[in-house]
Amino acid sequence: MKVIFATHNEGKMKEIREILKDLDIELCSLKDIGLNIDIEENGTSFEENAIIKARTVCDMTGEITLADDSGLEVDYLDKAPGIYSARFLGEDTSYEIKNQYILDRLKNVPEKDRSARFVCVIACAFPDGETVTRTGVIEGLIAEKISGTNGFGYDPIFYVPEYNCTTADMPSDLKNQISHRGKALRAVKEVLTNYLAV
Ligand code: ITT
Repeated sequence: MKVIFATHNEGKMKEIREILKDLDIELCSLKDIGLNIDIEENGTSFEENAIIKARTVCDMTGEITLADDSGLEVDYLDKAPGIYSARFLGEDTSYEIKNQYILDRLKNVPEKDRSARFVCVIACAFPDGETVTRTGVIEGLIAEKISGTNGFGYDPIFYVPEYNCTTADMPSDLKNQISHRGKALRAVKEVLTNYLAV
């Protein structure tokens, strides 16, 4: 069974392939199917945006389509950048600059006020019009300084106290085991497994 993952983000796609590797499906990215569309994410929540992306591509291709909408919520910044994580400070701004900006905004802020989380909603759109979503969250803190070179995006500033490191310091299998994306995708795996069984 062919399943499309509607993302242009290579960092996400790498994690998604690893997490879904034991599922008996042919997983294709938008690049794999040669579909270079820019979908307007005009929803007001992670869930709405994930549904918009999955539904648009499913309706265009007639194939089961998954999409991931995710982001970083920093409590001290009133949950910014949140659903605007990719567009934060402008679409073309590098993550060196975005991450340094957040560190600067939280300079001298005590640990108790540095709480943050990554949120991921995966939408699964079926050709019959049904769409289901699953959510995953990982809680952490905004680090004092940039650390680590694995992962992507905000990983170098997302510190996980239980492991005493950022998600960019972790090997990918550990990040996938505990991450927002790992949790949401494992729940979607169950949905797809049940679908394949009938
Ligand atoms: P697609 O819409 O094509 O999937 P995107 O990057 O635009 O790609 P989002 O709108 O969902 O996707 O934005 C998510 C952003 O949140 C992403 O670009 C990162 O900056 C950040 N993010 C999400 N998950 C992350 C993770 O595991 N590690 C670091 N940053 C993450």
